Amino acid sequence: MTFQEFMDKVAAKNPGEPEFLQAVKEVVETIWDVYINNPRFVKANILERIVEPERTIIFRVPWMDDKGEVHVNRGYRVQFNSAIGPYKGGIRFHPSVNLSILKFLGFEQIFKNSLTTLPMGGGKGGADFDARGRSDGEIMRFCQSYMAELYRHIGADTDVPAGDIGVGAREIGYLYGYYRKLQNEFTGVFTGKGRTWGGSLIRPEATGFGVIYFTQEMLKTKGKTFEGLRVAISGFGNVAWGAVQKVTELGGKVVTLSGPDGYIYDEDGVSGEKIDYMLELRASNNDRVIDYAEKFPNAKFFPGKRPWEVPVDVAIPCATQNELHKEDAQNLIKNGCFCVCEAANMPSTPEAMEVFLNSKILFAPGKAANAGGVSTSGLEMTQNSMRLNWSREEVDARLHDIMKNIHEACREHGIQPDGYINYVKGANIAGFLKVANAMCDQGVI
Ligand code: NDP
Ligand code: 2IT
Repeated sequence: MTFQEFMDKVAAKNPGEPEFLQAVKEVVETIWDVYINNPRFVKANILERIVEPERTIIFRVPWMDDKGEVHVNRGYRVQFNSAIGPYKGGIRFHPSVNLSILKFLGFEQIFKNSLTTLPMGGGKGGADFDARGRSDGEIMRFCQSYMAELYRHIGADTDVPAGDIGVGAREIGYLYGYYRKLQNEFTGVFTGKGRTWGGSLIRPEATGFGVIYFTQEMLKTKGKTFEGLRVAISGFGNVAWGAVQKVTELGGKVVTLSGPDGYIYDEDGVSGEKIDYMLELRASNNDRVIDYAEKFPNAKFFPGKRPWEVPVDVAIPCATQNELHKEDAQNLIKNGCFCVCEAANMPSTPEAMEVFLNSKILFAPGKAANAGGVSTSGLEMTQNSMRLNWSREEVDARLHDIMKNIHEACREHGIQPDGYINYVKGANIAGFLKVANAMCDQGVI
């Protein structure tokens, strides 16, 4: 079978799933040579098996709003691959959620989790719920209804969800609380839990910190550090918050944040009380990035635009998939950007990624660079199993180590004859090999 024949077959089997096909194409394209030259993988038909989720659960989520009106959302959990550990991955609540988006995220999670070196399989879940303008009571009732079905499919050794877009500390509290009531047990079935009920220190910051540790390693290959660099960040959620903190701590200056309605440019840099304000903004149920410019008048708001038109040294997309297009990539490079590190999952379109790789700037894919979040989730699971808590320093040191190891794995598998590190190829090959070998070892299941 050729690569094209394989992709045609996957496309025919998964109609109407553009994000999933985009993620599959990116992975399979880069591992194709490794795959076809390995008779063991080919004989076990690993590729066709790995693109098929082990199990997909889709369910009705009915709930009542504060006025007594009944609403219905669609809930999902895609249990993609458990060859190297229990399914592990976040839950996303956003009106755009559909099966294609959750399958792309679950598929990416297989390779990301494999790269962490921890024993975690891949999964993802969510619902097409829009929390905007909803009260805390409405959000709690929605979470409880979602968990009323999900609880029977998850477990500390089966499937361990966590947060993602629209699911933060508050939602995890409501979800975990209801799970505990229904199952009548207190286990580490969720990560990102509160500090007093099983959560790990550093987990809230971990994705953003990890991305910046990874970027530090990339910069090191060019003999550079963050000191004095200008950084563009998109989004203003959990991941952006962690990344802004670490960039600032390392002497860089973050000059943008963004939301779906535009971006803010802050020449003075997002630092100090402005970072705390990001949390405050996020905690309200009506957060808009324009509020930042109203609170800090030196910052300017650019409605309907993306931050990639601002001249910066480093760009870190932290919002959502396909938020950085070909023209954005060209703009960044034209303005002197030499490093793009993906914090969101699949934020660059394939065309943008091609621009970055062809111009040979430093470019790392989300599945490697943002793996610090799920890695620290893995560390939370370890602490829960041992029934003890590590200090902030201990968790941070382990996270830092993991990110260095992932960087090394990408370098080892992605280094080109001219010395350029193709992090996309490196991450995909390193992540794939471990899972494919585990699948071969365990027979046709
Ligand atoms: P949050 O919900 O905390 O934040 C998401 C942010 O992105 C919000 O500010 C949101 O604004 C904004 N946003 C949504 N759509 C767009 C858009 N089209 N353009 C610009 N901004 C937009 O989510 P997280 O920070 O947790 O997640 C961000 C990304 O990081 C996602 O891709 C997620 O999958 C990924 N990720 C998250 C991890 C985690 O541990 N949380 C781990 C690894 C990856 P608004 O609310 O107004 O829509
Ligand atoms: O995309 C991701 O890696 C996450 N949303 C975090 C998953 C996790 O289980 O911590």
